[in-house]
Amino acid sequence: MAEPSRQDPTNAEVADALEELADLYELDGAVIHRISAYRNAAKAVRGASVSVTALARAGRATELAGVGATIQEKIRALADEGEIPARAKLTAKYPPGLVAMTRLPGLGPKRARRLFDELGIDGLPGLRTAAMEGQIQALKGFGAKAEAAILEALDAYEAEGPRRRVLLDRALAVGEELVTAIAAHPAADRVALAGSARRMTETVKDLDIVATATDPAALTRAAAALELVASASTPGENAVRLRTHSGLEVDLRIVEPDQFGNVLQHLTGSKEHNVNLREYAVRRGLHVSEYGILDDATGLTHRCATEAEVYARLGLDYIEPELREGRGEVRLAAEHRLPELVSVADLRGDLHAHTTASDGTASVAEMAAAAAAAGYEYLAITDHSASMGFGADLSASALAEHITAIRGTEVDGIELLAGSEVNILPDGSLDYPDELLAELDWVIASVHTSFALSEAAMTARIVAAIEHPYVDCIGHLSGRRLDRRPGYALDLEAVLAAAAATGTLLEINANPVRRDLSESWAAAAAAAGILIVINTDAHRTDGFDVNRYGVATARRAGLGPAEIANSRPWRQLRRELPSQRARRRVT
Ligand code: DGT
Ligand code: CA
Ligand code: CA
Ligand code: ZN
Repeated sequence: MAEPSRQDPTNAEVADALEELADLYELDGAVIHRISAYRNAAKAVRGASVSVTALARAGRATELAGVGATIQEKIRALADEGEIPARAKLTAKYPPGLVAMTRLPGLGPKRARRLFDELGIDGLPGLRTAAMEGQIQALKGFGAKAEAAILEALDAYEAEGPRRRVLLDRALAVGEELVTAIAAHPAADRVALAGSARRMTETVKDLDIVATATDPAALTRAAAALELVASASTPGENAVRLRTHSGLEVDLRIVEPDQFGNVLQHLTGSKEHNVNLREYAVRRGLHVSEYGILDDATGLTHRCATEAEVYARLGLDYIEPELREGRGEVRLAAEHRLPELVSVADLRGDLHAHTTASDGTASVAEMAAAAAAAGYEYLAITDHSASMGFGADLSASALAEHITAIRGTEVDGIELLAGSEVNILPDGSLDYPDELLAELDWVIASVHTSFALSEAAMTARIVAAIEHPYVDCIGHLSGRRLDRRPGYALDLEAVLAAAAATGTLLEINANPVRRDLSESWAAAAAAAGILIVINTDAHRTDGFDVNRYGVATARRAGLGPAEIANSRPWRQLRRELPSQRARRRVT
C-alpha cells in the first residue's frame, strides 16, 4: 500500500507543535498561564474530530475551547509556511539537544533547563554520560532515584522511539465514529471494530475495522473520502489504510459475508490468542486461519459468517474479546470453565465522585442527577480532604457542613452517601480526625502527594491506611498515569495481604488515564479474596461515562459481578464494609 499522501498538518501534528511551543516557553522561563494556554489548546486540537487546520483557515478554530485568535494565527502559519515563527525563534535560541531533553518522559523543560544551566548538559548523549557518572544525583532536588529514572527513560526512548500509543478512550471515540460513518454508506453491510480496541486494551497502536459490502471498492473509496479521515492510502478492491485527524491509523478490510466471522476473529487477536487457538485446533485435526477452518479429515475449508460459529466449530465456549490475550483462556473455554464477566449493566452504584466542594465542576444535586441518568441506584460524594493544595479543599469543619448538605439533598431515583476521598499523608496518617471519619457512610483513602518514597516507606504508608478502622477502600492504588508516569514503588503482596486481612476494598479507578488497579493487579487482588469496586472518580456530570473502561479492566482480569462490590445493592454492601464493623465495635 502507498503511504498516506502529504497534506495539511494533521491535528496530531498541530497539537505536537503547540505542545512543543509550550515546552519551549517553559524552557525560556515564560509565565505559567502562557505555557498552560498552549498546552490546553494542544489538548483541544488533539481531541477535535475535524481538521483544525481547515477550521483555522476559515477563521473558525476559535470555536474550540482554549483556542483564541493568537493561537489560530499560529496554526495558520504552521499550515501555510510550515512553521510557527515563535517556535523557530525559540528553537534557534537553545541547543537542539536541549529541546530533545525537554521531551524525555519524566524530565520536562524546567529540570532540563537546570541540567543545562548547572551541568552544561545540552543533549541526550551528554545526559546519559552525566547520569552514568553520577553527576546528576549530586544536584539539589534530583537524587539517585531521579538519576536512575533518567537512565531508564533514555533506554525506553532508544528502544521505542518517540512514537506513542493512543489511550483507549481517544481511540474508541474515533473508532466508533468511523464505524458509524462507514456503516451509513449504502454499500456497507456489517461493520465492526476489531484489534486491540475491541479487546479494550489500555492503549492501542492502530485501529482495525472489518466490514462486508455489496460493492467493496465503492466502500473503500468512500471511507477514504470521509470527513473524519485526514489522508489515506490508494483505496484497494477490499482494503484501505486511513489516517484520522488525530494521526491514528486505521486498517479497513472488506470481506465476503460468509467469511466475516473468521476475519473478525483473526483481526481481533490478540496474536498470542490466535497462536493458542491454532495450536489447540491442530491437535483436533483442524487448521484455523482468517480464511476459514480447514478440516484435515475431509480437506474441506469451512467458512464462518459469525465469530460465535468459529469458536463453536472448534468445540470451544465463546471467548469474550477482553479475555483473548493468550493467558490460558483457550484451555478454560475447552473445559467450559471461563469466568462469567461483569458488565456495565451490573453496576448499581458509584463510590467515588467529586463536586465543587473540591475540584469537581458540578453541585451535589447535579452529580446525583447525572449518576441517576447513568443508571446508578446510589452515589457516594467523595470530595478531597484538606491537604491537596487546591483552592477549595475541605477542612474538617467544612466536611462536617458538607455531610449535612449531602444528607439534605434529595434527588429522585438515587441514594446519596456522604463520603470522602481522604489523603494518605506520607507517614500513613489521614487528614481528618477519627470522630469525623466515623460520621461518613464511606471512606476512600488515596495517595496524591509525595510519590518519591522508597518502596518500604510507600508500602508502610498505604498499609497504615488499610489498617485504619474507618477506611473502607484504597483509591487508585498504584498512582500510575498511563500518559505520564508509572506507579510509585510498592510491595503489592504486602498491600494485598493487609487488605485481605482487614476486609478493605480496592478500587479499579475507571478513568482511562488511570485504569488503576491494572488488570493484573485486579486479578491478583480478587484471587486474594479482596472485594473490588469499580469507580469513575467523576469530576463532572459527564464523568460517569468512563465506567466502561473500569469494567473493561475488570473483564480483562476475568472478574464477575460477585467480585465487584458495587454490583451489590448498597444495603447489602454496607454490611461488608470495614468502617461499619469499626463503628459497631465503638457503639
Ligand atoms: P495494537 O498494537 O494495539 O494495534 O494491537 P492489535 O492486536 O490491534 O494488533 P495489530 O493491529 O497489529 O493486528 C490486529 C490483529 O491481527 C492482531 O490482534 C492479531 C492479528 N495479527 C496481526 N499480526 C499477526 C501475526 O503475525 N500472527 C497472528 N496469528 N495474528 C496476527
Ligand atoms: Ca490494531
Ligand atoms: Ca492493524
Ligand atoms: Zn478522586
